[in-house]
Amino acid sequence: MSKRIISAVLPVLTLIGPACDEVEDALAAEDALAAPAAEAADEGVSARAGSCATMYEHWHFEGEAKEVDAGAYVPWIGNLWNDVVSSVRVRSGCVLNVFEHVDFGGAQTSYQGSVPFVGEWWNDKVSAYTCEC
Ligand SMILES: [Ca+2]
Repeated sequence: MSKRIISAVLPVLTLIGPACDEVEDALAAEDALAAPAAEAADEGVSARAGSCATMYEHWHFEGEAKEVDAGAYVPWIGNLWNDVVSSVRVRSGCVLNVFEHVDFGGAQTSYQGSVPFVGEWWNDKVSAYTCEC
């Protein structure tokens, strides 16, 4: 049985129970492949396609949340969010670059993974950002 066929029939076989050792091996391989995705979901990052990061008003991911799309290139975060961001969650494999001033001016830093507090210096300073995966 080819891998392609196993993939096609796995959902059905999963419902009716393991039919043979070959299928069980294939299921184990699928579980191994699925592990990284499950880990990312545990970090609370939105799994929707195109998501890059989430920025939060307060530390520890509290307060208002702002979703950031992959490929975002935002020279002005807007009046509502200017100098507000205190924590960020960045999807696995993505990088969020933040800037102190409008038009990517001033200081710059980058975040990956879960950052419950951006630090004393960066707290309430972000005015522009980009995000890439
Ligand atoms: Ca600022």
